[in-house]
This record gives sequence, structure tokens and C-alpha cells, in this order.
Amino acid sequence: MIASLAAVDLGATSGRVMLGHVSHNHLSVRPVARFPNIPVRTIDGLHWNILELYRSVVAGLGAAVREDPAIASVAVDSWAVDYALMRGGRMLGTPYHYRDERNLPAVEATHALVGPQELYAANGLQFLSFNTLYQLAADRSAGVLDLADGFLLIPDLFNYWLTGQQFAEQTNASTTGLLSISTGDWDHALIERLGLPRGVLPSLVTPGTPLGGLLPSVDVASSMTVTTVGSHDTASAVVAVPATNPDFAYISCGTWGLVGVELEHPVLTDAARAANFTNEGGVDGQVRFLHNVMGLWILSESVRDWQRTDPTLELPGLLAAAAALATPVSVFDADDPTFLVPGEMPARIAEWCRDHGVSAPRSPVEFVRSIIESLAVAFVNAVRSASELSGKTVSVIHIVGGGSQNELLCQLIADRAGMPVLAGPVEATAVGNVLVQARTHGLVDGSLESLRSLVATAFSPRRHLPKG
Ligand code: ADP
Ligand code: LRH
Repeated sequence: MIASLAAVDLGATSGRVMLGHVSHNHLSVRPVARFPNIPVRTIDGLHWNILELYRSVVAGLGAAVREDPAIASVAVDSWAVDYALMRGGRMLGTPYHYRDERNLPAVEATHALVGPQELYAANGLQFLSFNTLYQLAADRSAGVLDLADGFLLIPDLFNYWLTGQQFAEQTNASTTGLLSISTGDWDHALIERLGLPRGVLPSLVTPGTPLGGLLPSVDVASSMTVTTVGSHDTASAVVAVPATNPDFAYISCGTWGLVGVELEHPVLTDAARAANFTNEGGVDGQVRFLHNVMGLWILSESVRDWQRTDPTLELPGLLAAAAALATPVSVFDADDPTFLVPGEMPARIAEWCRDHGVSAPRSPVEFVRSIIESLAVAFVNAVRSASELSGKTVSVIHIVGGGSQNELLCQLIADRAGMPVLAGPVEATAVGNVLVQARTHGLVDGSLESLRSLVATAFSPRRHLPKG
């Protein structure tokens, strides 16, 4: 029997409601609704357009049910770290987007309470200035945290609005910096030392838990169950890596490039901390040992900048011209935090090149080539570090997400790494989301290995072999 499941994936490039069809030997996923997920800058910073997104999600679910009234379950995922503060079940203010700069001063204040070394030993997370614990410290100094009696990460907020249930899904909670890497539970001692209130954090729930049906306020006529999955989009994407060989590294490549390996146990060495590798929680208790590379954000922000003066410039044309470019371009450090915030990306790349004594690209095509070359270098370095730091052998690299469509990028990674790169699926996050729901509802077999072999059959990856 083929069952129908819906996945809500709120990515930075777009939000989407996807319709999945699954049985023990069938898997397909297609978009039903796609809508913008554009943050809004107001006088007090960069925010999620959260109500508009919720409206789009509900409308998308309505459309999905009209296409397929038999949808049994739905699950929500999104990017990590961002949250809403709650009081009495109401959202307090509009959630901040992690690219807002309010958390930068909070980093120093937080490290004065608990130093980075101690933090790494406690939570196993790489340093990212926007990790939830720094954002919460910013809210505390703004006096807003005192008002809250609840805290919901964004997918948990959607689950609450859909079902009335308030929980913190484990994989996404692992990106807050407030979970103990040794117990997997909220680290109350750490939370206290950081001066954060422990009472606001909801109970944890693992991926694969049915939460309940849709509330009447959702206004979608369906008896579908809302289910938890790896609600951190990267956790769901890693589930959908179509690996048939255990010696794989992955690059979950979209707005960010999340590069690493899957492990049974965390790596908490000084070397892993110095290399800024994270130990995030994966589905089935796996560890996502990975490093955040800035990703295709650098490219999409550059295109956004050029389109302000030349609206005819489009990604496909730029990529084709960049692939054909014969002249060499400079490589810059795609890991540099200077590229984190929005706006004027080409100017920042040029400035980086000038500051480091290399020639800056001179045309959009040269910029695109330079961005892709730089990402390939950063990705391959991160794969090598992941392998060295963890001791895991890597003989193949899987690239999933929207960036897996970028053939130049895939080929450059294969060439630089000297190993095969297998590209796809493009919608890995939605596929992983759907598969964990399917398993929860008894439609497919248990292990991650068997879920992955289903993906490998349904979405046969494109192979890039190293040249030369
Ligand atoms: P996110 O989930 O972070 O929004 P996606 O996985 O949707 O990211 O990937 C978005 C990225 O995919 C874009 O920034 C773009 O660079 C890349 N992309 C999308 N379509 C194509 C395409 N046809 N060819 C090459 N790259 C593409
Ligand atoms: C990718 C992602 C990544 C996080 C970042 C905030 O979408 O979830 O794993 O580090 O966004």
C-alpha cells in the first residue's frame, strides 16, 4: 500500500509544502506549494515573517489535501537555532532571524560567564555567533527574556499552532547550545550558569513521535496526524543521503554547506574545537559531526545585489558562463564570518581579496566562478578535517540539496577531493522528513541504512568522477 504524507520545509530560499508517497518499495516527493521566506527588517532588526509563513503553510496544506485527501501525516522542519519566546501560550514579539546582528555583543557577555572551551565540553557545538544561547543572552539584556514563560524553536512553534502541543524536538534542540552532549537532555547546570531561566524550556521529544491531529483553528479538513521528524532541516537532509557505502561524507548544500560525517559518538577533542566542528543531534541518536561552510548564500546574495542594477542577470546563465570561463580566478576563504550578514556581497568579496593581496574578480561571471571555486576548496577541506578528526574513512562524498544541481561545483569538489561525488536528491530535507514520518507510521523498515537504500533507488544520484 502506498501512503500519502506531507512535509513542510521552511528553507531560506523558499518555504515549501511537499507531498510524499511512500511504501516499502516506493518513494516520491513533489512540491504542492512554494512560497517566499524573506526576512523583514524593522527598526529593531531582522525578523522572521512568521505569520505570513504560517498562512502559506496552512494554505499549502489545504492545497495538498485537495490533491490527495488521504494524507496520513505531516511534519515541519526548518533551519536551526531560531525561536519564539512565549507567554501564556502567546508568541511574545516577532522571532528574530539569526542573521540579525543583535547577538554579536552577547557572545562576549556569554563567554565571560562560561568560556568557549568549557562550552564545547558541555554542548559539543562549533562556535557560531548566532547559536541560540547567544541570541537568548541578547534577549536577556534587552529585558525581554524576563517576560517569557515559554520558548519554542520555529518548527516547534508551527507544531504548537497546528496541534496545541508544546515540545522541543531533539535534533533542533541540539543546536541551541543548551543540551548536554553527554546526556542529550537540557543541561540545567549550564543554563543556570548562563543566567537563563530553566522553566521556559519545553520537554524534549524525539523524531518520530505523533503529536496529534490538526486543531479546528487550522481550518484544513483532514484527519492527518502531526508527527515529529528531524525538525532541524540538516538532520532530515542527512537521513536522505542515498549512501550505499558506509564510508561516506555528506555535504548538505543549500544556503549553507553543512559538511561532515555521521558518527555513533561525539568528538570533543581540542583539535575538533579548534577546527570548529560541531556534534549536532541526528535522527536515531546519531551524531552529525560537521562544519558549517557559508554555502550558496554567498552566491544568492551576490545575484541579489547584481539584480538591483541588472534584473536580467539570472543564476542559470551566470553558472553556464562561469563553467565556460577559461581565465583563472582567485580563491577566497568561504568560511570568513564577514560573509554572514546580508547585503553588498560582491563588494565584501572584493574587499576580502584586496585585504589578502589577491586579485578581486572583475565581472559577475568571474565572481560566480570565484565563489564556486572557493566553496569547493572549503568543502573539500572540511571533508578532510571531518575524516581526520573523527578517524572515519571517507571514500565517497554525497552532495544533497539545491546545490547538488550545480554541476560545476560538484565536479570541482570531485577533482579537488580525488574521490567520487554523488549528487542528489535536490529535496533531501523533504525526503528525510517524509521517510521518518513513514517509518513512524509503520510504512517502511527501521534502520537508517534501509531508509537510505530506498532513497538511492528512488533518486539515483548523478556521479561526478575526479578528472585527471
Ligand atoms: P535552502 O533549503 O537553504 O533554502 P536549497 O536546498 O533549496 O536551500 O538550495 C538552494 C540553492 O540551490 C540556491 O542558493 C542555488 O544556488 C541552488 N540552486 C537552485 N536551483 C539550481 C539550479 N537549477 N542549478 C544550480 N543550482 C541551483
Ligand atoms: C541549514 C541550517 C544549518 C544551521 C543554519 C542556521 O539550513 O539549519 O544547519 O547551522 O541553517
